[in-house]
Amino acid sequence: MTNVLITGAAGFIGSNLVHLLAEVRPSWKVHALDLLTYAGNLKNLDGLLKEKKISFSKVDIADQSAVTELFASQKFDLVFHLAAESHVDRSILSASEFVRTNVVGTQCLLNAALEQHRAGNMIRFVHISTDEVYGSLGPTGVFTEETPLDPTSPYAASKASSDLLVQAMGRTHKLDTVITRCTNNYGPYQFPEKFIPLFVTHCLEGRKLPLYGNGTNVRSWIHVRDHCEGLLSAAERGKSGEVYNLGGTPEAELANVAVARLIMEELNAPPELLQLVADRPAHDFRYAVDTAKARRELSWEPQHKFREGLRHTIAWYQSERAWWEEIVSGEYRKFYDQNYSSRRCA
Ligand code: NAD
Ligand code: TDX
Repeated sequence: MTNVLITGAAGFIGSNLVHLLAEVRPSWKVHALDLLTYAGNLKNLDGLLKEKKISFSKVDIADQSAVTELFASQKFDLVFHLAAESHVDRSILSASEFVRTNVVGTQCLLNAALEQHRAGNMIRFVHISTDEVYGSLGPTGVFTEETPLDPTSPYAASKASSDLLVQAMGRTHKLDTVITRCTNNYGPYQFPEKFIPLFVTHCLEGRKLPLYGNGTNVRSWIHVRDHCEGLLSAAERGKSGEVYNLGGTPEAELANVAVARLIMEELNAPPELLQLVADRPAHDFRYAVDTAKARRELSWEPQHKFREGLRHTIAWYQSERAWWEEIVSGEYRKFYDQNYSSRRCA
């Protein structure tokens, strides 16, 4: 049996990974860890917790003694590390929490894993990172795993820092580490502050759709299920010390305005809902990754075509209205007003 720790398990990608493992690796013992910040929601794990198919602990990854205690009591052989502050706009408003969780928190987990490794207990540490660590592309080209790190936002800088700490622990102490760097995810359980769920929920409420700048920035979209399958492949087939880029199907590379129009078309939203607003400072123009290494070494391929994946995602937000209505009525309003009021969008 594999004893697995998933950090950030109550967040968007973490909860999707927990559901995937319950389905395809039912013999694995899964422990979900999360601090349940504004982005963490135990409802994302509802059925699995009630049926006691997984265990859960509320732990701050930046609390070294709590993390060490957990590792001492459980002896994990595999860690998927997803816990993070994850929203670029929040990192622009205030960066400290990003350093605390993404940098210090990652080091605390690495320290605990190293203690176990030194005691002779095998442990693999899969660190979930992002293509944003590479910086921004122009209209052509792709990031490979050899592209130098050149982060723009405080979020991306904190992720790049954590990648380097993971790499250092592998090189210095022979800790078994794998790093994955993925493009923009979409799918069920994504917090409504992110672009696709924000635009979908605003369409459903008849609210304005705040498109940053002129809407020509380009993102490569991957369905969260494809990302999670890539993470499982990286854990099972990835080579120690390696980095793997993960990304979606080729037609899923789109300008933001094109994605906005697809969402509006699916939901019959009137064109006047779309509103150009002040740009994000230092807004990365384009992200795209070369996934040849992951395809070759992990035998992994993204399966979801964007249009169909988007349709399913929209249907999920339509049927799970109570899930997101509860979120957008709470603490989120404060962030929303802070981020959007000066951009002139109600
Ligand atoms: P998310 O914000 O939905 O979830 C993050 C989770 O981490 C939340 O449940 C939150 O409660 C938890 N958390 C935050 N601080 C914590 C702390 N100090 N201790 C313990 N738990 C804490 O984020 P997501 O979109 O699911 O992203 C997960 C990971 O994947 C992140 O590391 C992110 O950088 C990476 N990633 C995300 C994307 C994307 O498009 N969303 C793309 C590539 C990589
Ligand atoms: O209101 C908005 N209007 C808008 O035009 C928001 C929230 C976003 N955008 C634009 C900015 C980006 O070009 O849409 C694009 C996507 O924005 P986000 O959803 O904020 O994602 P991004 O900044 O690209 O980062 C995401 O992908 C990489 C995740 O949030 C990160 O966690 C991940 O690492």
